[in-house]
Amino acid sequence: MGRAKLYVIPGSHPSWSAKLMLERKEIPYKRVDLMPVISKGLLRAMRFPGNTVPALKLNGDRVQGTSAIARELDRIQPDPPLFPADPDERAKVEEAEAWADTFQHNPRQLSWWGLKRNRPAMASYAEGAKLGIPVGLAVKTGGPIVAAAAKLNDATDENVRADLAALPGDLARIDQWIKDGVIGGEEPNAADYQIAPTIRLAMTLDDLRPAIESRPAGELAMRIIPDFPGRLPPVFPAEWLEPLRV
Ligand SMILES: N[C@@H](CCC(=O)N[C@@H](CS)C(=O)NCC(=O)O)C(=O)O
Repeated sequence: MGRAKLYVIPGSHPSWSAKLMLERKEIPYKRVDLMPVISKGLLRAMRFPGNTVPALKLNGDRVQGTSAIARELDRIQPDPPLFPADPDERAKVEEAEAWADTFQHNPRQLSWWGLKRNRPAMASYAEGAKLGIPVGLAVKTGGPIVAAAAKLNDATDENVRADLAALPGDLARIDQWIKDGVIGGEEPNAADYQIAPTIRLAMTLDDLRPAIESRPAGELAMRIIPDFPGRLPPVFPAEWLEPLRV
């Protein structure tokens, strides 16, 4: 069987989850960078069941989505495990992982909303990406892509305000899981790999970073992914950030 092929979008946090898990398993793979939005049609054309990244070709199979990828990697190569062997501990990790799979969407909406208003910042998220065209050109011509991505992801003012208002509670939940030892152990598990990239993406937003970096959630994310591409200068109205001020 050929080498594993992982389809990603530069700066996509779940794509990072898949990359980290493959690397943890020491499974060699080739990374293929796709442009957002255009990725959807390409993945369908490649006969993946859905239209999101991460999407993985592995031993002739197509595995899509972070949680399916985590389970498939554990199945084909049990060591090192991504889930605890103890059923009760596993259930807790799975609960955190499933919650984070949904929570993923909030920083996604926040970043598309912000990038729509600061398109040049996109280049920083595409650092090191091979998109088939120069990153500068992709950014210059990327207006319709950013607008479509913001729309597809429902990055409306209303949703973004709600995401920001919910963030302190979301971070408190993650901090609690770290305190309880569900995540943040010496050996990262599937929930660590699901949560850390999402927090890292949130930390690329200058508006959010101060509220995250000194918390256990921020420290964990930095430990798991010291270098995550991207930086979005302040973009949200001060009033929307009020819930983050403690
Ligand atoms: N919860 C899924 C969601 C994956 C997802 O929504 N990925 C986004 C990128 S972060 C995507 O492919 N969006 C399509 C696009 O931007 O065009 C997972 O963890 O795999």
